[in-house]
Amino acid sequence: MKKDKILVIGACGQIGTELVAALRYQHGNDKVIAADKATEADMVLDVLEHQALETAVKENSVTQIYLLAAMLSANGEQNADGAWKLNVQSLLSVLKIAREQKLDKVFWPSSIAVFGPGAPKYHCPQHTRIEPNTVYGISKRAGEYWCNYYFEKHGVDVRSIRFPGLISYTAPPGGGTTDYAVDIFHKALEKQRYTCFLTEDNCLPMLYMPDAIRATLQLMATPAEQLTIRTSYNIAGMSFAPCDLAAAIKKHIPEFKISYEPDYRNAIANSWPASIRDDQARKDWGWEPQYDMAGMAKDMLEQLRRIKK
Ligand code: AKB
Repeated sequence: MKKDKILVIGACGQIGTELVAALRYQHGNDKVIAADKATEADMVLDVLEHQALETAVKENSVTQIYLLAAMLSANGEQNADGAWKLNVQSLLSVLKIAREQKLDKVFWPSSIAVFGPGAPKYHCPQHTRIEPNTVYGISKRAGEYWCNYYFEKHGVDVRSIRFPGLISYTAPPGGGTTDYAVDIFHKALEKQRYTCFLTEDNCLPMLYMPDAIRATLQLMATPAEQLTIRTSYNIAGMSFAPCDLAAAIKKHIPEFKISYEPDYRNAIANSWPASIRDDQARKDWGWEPQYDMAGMAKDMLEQLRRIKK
């Protein structure tokens, strides 16, 4: 039987840091290559260099790629060309290699940013008006169609999840609109104060990283014939506004105070749904989140206190 050899691209980022550890636990250390532009990665690789990527896949007999390199929503608005290039060109490159080298599977994360102001604000379903109005959202929506195209036309087994805002204690996020929900924990522990760049009532869908990693592994382990979505699956974890999260943190740090100075990121957040429906993911591959906001906040503070000791 052919053994899996997994290449994780963007391995030093927010998802990559934890996914590499989980994949190594599942498959063994020598079966997972952590690639990133960052020099601390096992393999230093610029995903935009197609030739280098192609050679790396061939020389290491890679059978699966997890492509996590991306420019997130807030940074994407400041650098439209760069975001489009990184988010779409990297995916096209990976899909082409997957087709030519007959890889077993590819994973690529999409985002709730594919939904624009025309989509339902609450309980946004899998299939609805999808008209993104951010550079990041447009690139993710285009990527979803490319995944579907390569699956239908070339039989590439590419799988995807539309991640909500991800919250984790291991690696800091970079350049996202939902990043406040990570930063707030660090500031709460360091200074007992946080100034939020969203308004107090700007509610967004979020997911705790252990759930995000579990979802990814679960989707990738599902037999192909059970999957009915080849663009990207909606998944939901929790939904909250900054004032809700502040109240949850205050239960553990009573002196914690929050103030609000909304900036351009508030408009990005306003264009996204406040909550998501994920019936199809539940039906096709048994998705179920384990963390709600209270459980996530408690665990985040415990873990960060342990790390910062
Ligand atoms: C962002 O805020 O840009 C990301 C996302 C919702 O995909 N976290």
